[in-house]
Amino acid sequence: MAESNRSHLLVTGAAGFIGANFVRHRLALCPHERIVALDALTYAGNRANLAGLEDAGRMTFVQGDIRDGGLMERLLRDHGIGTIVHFAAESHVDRSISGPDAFIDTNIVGTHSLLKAARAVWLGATRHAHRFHHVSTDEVYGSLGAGDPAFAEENQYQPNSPYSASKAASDHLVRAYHHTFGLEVTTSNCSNNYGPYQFPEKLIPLMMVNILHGKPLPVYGDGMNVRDWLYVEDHCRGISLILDRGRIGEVYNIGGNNERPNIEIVNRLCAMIDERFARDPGLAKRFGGAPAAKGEKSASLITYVKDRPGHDRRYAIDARKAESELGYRPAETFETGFAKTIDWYLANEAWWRGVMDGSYRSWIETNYAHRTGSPAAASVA
Ligand code: NAD
Ligand code: TDX
Repeated sequence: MAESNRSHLLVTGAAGFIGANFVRHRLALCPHERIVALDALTYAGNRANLAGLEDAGRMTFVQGDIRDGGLMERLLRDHGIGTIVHFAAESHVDRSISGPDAFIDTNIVGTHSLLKAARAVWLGATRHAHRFHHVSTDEVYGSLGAGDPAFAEENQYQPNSPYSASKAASDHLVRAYHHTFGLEVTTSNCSNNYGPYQFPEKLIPLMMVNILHGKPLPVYGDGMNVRDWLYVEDHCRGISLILDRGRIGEVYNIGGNNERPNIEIVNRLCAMIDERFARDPGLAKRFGGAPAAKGEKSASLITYVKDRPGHDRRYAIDARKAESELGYRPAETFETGFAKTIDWYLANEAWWRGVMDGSYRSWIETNYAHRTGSPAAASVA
C-alpha cells in the first residue's frame, strides 16, 4: 500500500451538509492536504455541494457506501489515507421515527464497517500513522430540564430517539476500538448546526423555503423546545482543532453558547426575511407567493402542529474542555451566522430547488399530513 499519510484524508458523508462545509473549510485551511470525499449520495447527499472543488486536483469524489468494507479498505490503501473524518450518517430525527432501520444500518453497522477497515489497514502487520475522527451529536446525552447544567463530556448517555440511540451506539464502538485495539480515535459531540447547504428538511432551511413559497411553518408542540445553535463553519473549525491538537481517545463537546426556543428561531427568520423584502423589491418578483411580496408578515404562516414523539425538551453544551485544551470558540454570533445563512439561501435558489425533488416533496407532505391531518398543505411547488 501507499504509506499512510496524516495529510491524506478520507471524509465520509462529504456531499452532505456538514461534510461539504468541512471539505471546503479544510482545503482552504491546509493547502498541503488531499481529500478523498466519499458519499453514498442518499437523498441527503448532493454532488452540487462539492461543486468546483475537484478542479484544483486536491479533492477526489468517490460514490460509495461506508458499509462496503472492501471498498473502504481499498480507499485507505490506494490513497495512503492517514486520517478519517467520519460524518456519513442518517441524520434526521423525524425520519428515524418513521423508519428507524436505515439508521441502524448506516449509523451503527456502517460505522463498524469503517472501524474494521481502519483497523485492518492501519493496525495490520505494520502499524501506520493514523487518526479516526468520529463526528457525533449532543443528542446522545438525552434531554435537559430548564435549570439543568449543560451537557459535559462525562454525562451519562441517555439517547431518546432511534437517531440518537444509533449515534450513541456508534460512539461506543469508536471508544471500544480505541480501548481494545489501540485505534487512535477522537470524537466530537456537537449541537445543532445551521448554514449553507443544509437540506431543507431541517428546521431553519425548511422554514426559509416555506416562507418564500407562502406555505405553513409547522412548529412542533408549543414551540418552546430549546436547541443550541452553531454556525456550521464554527463546527468545522472545532473539528480541525481536534484533528490538529486533540488528545487521542478523548471526546470533545462543541457548542455555540446560543440556546434558543424554536419559536424564537422561526419568528426571527420571519422578521429578517420581511426586512430583506422591504430592502430589495427584486425579491417580491422572484418569490410572489411569499407573504412579504404582498405586504403581509411571514409570521402569519406559523402553524402549531402535533409534537414529535419523544421530543427532547432542551439541549445545551458545555464546551469548556474544547475551549481550554484547544482554544475553540465560535467565531460567529447568532446575528452574523443567521444573516449569512439567510443571504446564502436567497442567493442560491438554484441549489435548494435542485435538491427538492419528488422524494423530498413526498416526505414533507407526509410529515405535515401526519401532524395536522391536512394533506399537502406544506408541499412546495
Ligand atoms: P446530512 O444528512 O446532511 O449528510 C449525511 C451524508 O451522509 C449525506 O451526504 C449522505 O448521502 C451520506 N451518507 C448516508 N449514508 C451513507 C452511507 N451508508 N455511506 C456513505 N455515505 C452516506 O447530515 P449532516 O447534518 O451533514 O450531519 C453530518 C454528521 O454530523 C452526522 O454524523 C450527524 O449525526 C452529525 N451531526 C449533525 C448535526 C446537525 O445539526 N446537522 C449536529 C451534530 C452532529
Ligand atoms: O418542521 C419542523 N418543526 C419544528 O418545530 C422541524 C423540522 C423541526 N422542528 C423542531 C424540532 C426540534 O426541536 O425544531 C427543532 C430542530 O429540529 P431539527 O432541525 O429536525 O433538528 P434536531 O431534531 O434538533 O436535530 C439536529 O441537531 C442535532 C440534527 O438534525 C441532528 O442531525 C443533530 O445531531
